[in-house]
Amino acid sequence: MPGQARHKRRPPEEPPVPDLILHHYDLSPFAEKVRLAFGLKGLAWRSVDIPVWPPRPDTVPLTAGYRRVPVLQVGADVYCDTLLILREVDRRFSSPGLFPGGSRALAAGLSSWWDVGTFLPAAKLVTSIIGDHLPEAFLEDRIAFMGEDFSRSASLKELPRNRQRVAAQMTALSEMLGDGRRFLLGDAPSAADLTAYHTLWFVRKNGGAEAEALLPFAPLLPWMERIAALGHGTRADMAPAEALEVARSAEPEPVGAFADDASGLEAGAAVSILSDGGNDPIRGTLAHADADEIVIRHEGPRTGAVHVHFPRLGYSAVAA
Ligand SMILES: N[C@@H](CCC(=O)N[C@@H](CS)C(=O)NCC(=O)O)C(=O)O
Repeated sequence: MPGQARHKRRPPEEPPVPDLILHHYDLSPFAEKVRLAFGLKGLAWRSVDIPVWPPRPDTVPLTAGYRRVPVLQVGADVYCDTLLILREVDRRFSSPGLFPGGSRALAAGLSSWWDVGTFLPAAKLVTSIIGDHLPEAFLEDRIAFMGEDFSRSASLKELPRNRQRVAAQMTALSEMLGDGRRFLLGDAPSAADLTAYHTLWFVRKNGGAEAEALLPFAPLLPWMERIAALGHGTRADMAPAEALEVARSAEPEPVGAFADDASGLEAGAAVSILSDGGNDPIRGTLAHADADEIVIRHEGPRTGAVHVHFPRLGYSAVAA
């Protein structure tokens, strides 16, 4: 109509999809588990490279004291532990699924068995080969944090035992793949594969031919190659300061109400998170807890308020 302002009708705007930001270092086997999940799903993600040992001044503000690697950040939400990170990635990007045939709990069980059974023995098997080349600062840090001596001489003393431990796990894995299936749960790759693969990836990458000669790799190699072929999706670097700014300019996503939590605690309580796998001093305010996760609120000048999420399996909330 003449004289009347004409309004263009715009299509309703889609909210922008927030970046998946992985805080990690290339050498980390647990991070490899997550990078491969990005590959399996063909996702684009941002990579924040963190030092292999502290100080980590640009990561600490995000994690409320959790120190393990990797962590996943989405806006002002931070997800700790690969058990929860894989679930969260699958919740946000469901296809192709990481947990085919309702295998989420099965993958969690396999993860506990595999990670606990192989991570330390596999790491020490590798350091019995390359331990002389590790920086003194790294060795000191890991003794203080894990009570473990990764020097070559100390690792060599434990080699006979660690070789048996990793070999036993690998034999079990070969048996699971023994009927010629392509992946652990059938034709499609899943979280179960990624969790059983990452420590073996670490051993081959760092221990090379010497490590391969110590362990029954041969029957597993075709399966390992299929997993490596998933790739890492599309990775683009992000500066640590930019990731902190992303958190500062976002609000944590809403959480549901909760009641009758197994912890006996209420929302708003000051809590510590105890991890079955370490003694990090993790503190915050309880924001939410359900069957799958515990969420604490943490605030700091460089991030504003963030929600830090932990899986329920392996983590407990207690009054601080
Ligand atoms: N249960 C954790 C374990 C993660 C873990 O132990 N990561 C290693 C690196 S691969 C770590 O944090 N090492 C000590 C460090 O980097 O400070 C998970 O599944 O994410």
